[in-house]
Amino acid sequence: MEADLEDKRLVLVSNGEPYKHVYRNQDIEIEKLAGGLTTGLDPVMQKNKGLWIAWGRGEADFEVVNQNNKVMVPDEDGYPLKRIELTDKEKNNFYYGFANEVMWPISHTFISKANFKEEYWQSYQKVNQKYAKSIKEELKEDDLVWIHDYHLTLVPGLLEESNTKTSLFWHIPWPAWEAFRTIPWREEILEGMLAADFLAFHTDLFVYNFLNCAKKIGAEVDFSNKEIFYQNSKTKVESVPLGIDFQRFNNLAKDDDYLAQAESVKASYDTEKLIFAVDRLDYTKGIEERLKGIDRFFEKYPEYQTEATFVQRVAPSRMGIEEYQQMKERIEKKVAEINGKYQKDQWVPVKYFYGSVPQAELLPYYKAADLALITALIDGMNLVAKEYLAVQDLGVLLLSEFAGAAEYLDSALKVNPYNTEALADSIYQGLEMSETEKEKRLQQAKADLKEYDINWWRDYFLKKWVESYE
Ligand code: GDG
Repeated sequence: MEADLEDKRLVLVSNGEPYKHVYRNQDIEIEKLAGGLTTGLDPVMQKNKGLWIAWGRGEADFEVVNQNNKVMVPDEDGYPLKRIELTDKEKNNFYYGFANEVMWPISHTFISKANFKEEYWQSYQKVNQKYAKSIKEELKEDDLVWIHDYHLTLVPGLLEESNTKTSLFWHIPWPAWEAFRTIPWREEILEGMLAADFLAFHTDLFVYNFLNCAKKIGAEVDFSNKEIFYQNSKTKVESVPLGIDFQRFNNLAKDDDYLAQAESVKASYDTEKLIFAVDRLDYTKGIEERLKGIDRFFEKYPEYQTEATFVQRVAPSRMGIEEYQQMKERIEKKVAEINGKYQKDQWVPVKYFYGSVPQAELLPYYKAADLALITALIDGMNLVAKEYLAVQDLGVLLLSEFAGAAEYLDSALKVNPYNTEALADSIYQGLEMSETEKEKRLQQAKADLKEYDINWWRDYFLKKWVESYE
């Protein structure tokens, strides 16, 4: 199902950029940023020769742009990337402030972590206007403007007068009204989004929550057709779950070098079973709850002491926010506590790594792990779950019921991450699972991941968007 854009140009707008420029030994080099969004959308942009507009965060980003802040990526034959420059104040108030201390906690229903500061909101409006102005400078007739995520909710509204076709994909959960209504600027945010023709979320629950929020601010909502009528405009809403680049992961799993790297990872731990987790440092990922489960697991199933090792990798994130720094300290304290409690001879129960590594260094762990532990307290989708399954042929995924991915991965073992006892028991169950059972579960998961991959997601999104205004 190739999306038919009828030669229309795609203008993609996101907070994060697909490529950054960095200084390397007196030179400036381009680096592709890892992550589902880039993997999925970079090929379509290269083909469509559209325009990508995003915040330029690379240290040498503005050394290479022209007077319109544009640079061709990944090279002259690629497509233009237009960089938005943010001041330090905007970084603090728009990005760390409103996006990460208001939109993020509220969307994940962590109301008590929200910080509703008026200056954050002022900055959020200003930066959204900055984006809208930058988009308008570029707009041509028939352009399709595809906006991403919670940083840019006001942009569709700010583009309304230009009569452009706009859509927005929301990568994180959309909360119930009980959480969303706490935002002092809830109407403005919804009004901004409802100016788009098409909005999509990962799951039906998020779609339902969104429709309901729209109803609460007085929009007319058709729940069965998932359509919202507000201030003379219609918005179609759909769930379009993000997939991974299955082909890439599946090929990787057959690559000799990769398999050798995975084996050497496994060998370096000198343990029968390897349990693995990787997350951005974030309270939504349930890292502390997971460590409680691991603690209880080694206590309740002492036969696994010296036989299983838990490797936890944490990628730094949002260290400008104190909440995140405090969480990091608590995590490290808990790791030390578990290790102090169970360590025997050469065996260390928890190996903890903090720091960002290139994806190539991370991926061998996916293959080496007998069990992947994903305990998000709430998550839009969770791509790590899908990536793990795609390279495995004998591993078990223990997945939080509260990750969007749980809606689509029937064959994973599911757990409530707040239930420490269940977490310990499920780890045990996963490690004890028969080979036949593991293979059966993996086969089913892989068939789904292959069918609903990143290309399916992109094409289905574009198809539904085009249908929404035709
Ligand atoms: C948001 C939503 C939704 C992880 N550590 C490193 C690294 N990774 C890669 C993983 C994976 C990606 O980052 C993480 O994706 P997730 O989906 O797990 O999580 P978020 O970053 O929170 O993403 C989430 C997603 O948007 C997409 O819509 O699924 O729910 O929260 O691809 O492999 N990559 C590198 N180094 C690391 O240390 N290079």
